[in-house]
Amino acid sequence: AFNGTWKVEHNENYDKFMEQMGINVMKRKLAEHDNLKVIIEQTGDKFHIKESSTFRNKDIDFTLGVQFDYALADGTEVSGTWEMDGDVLKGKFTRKDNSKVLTTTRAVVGGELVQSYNYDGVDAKRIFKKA
Ligand code: MYR
Repeated sequence: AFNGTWKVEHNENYDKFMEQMGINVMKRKLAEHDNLKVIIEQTGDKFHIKESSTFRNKDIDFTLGVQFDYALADGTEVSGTWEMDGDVLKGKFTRKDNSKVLTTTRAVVGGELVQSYNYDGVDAKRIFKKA
């Protein structure tokens, strides 16, 4: 269900979320329009993700339930896991700099990929359309 090329179409409360993450207003303005594209290839428990945006191109490999490291576009380092809960991917990542937890989910809803984020009491969503 997740396989395919997904392009961000709109954001909900993403600026507030990034602000809570400690990202300055200049970077937030750029990140709001980062043209994020994710290509997801799932094979069983293994995922290969190609992320591309105005900030960077990045390849990510992970296995469900296995901890891995990831750096956000602003350099913030996190470590955590993705797990599958029914049809929903649930991620739990801990920031290396302050030990606070960022949770995120991915679900395909009505043909769109909905990614939710929570950090320190603030929720946001990014909604992607299949390319
Ligand atoms: C992936 O599955 O795409 C790689 C792992 C993602 C880890 C956590 C994602 C959190 C991204 C938050 C970005 C918001 C920046 C303030």
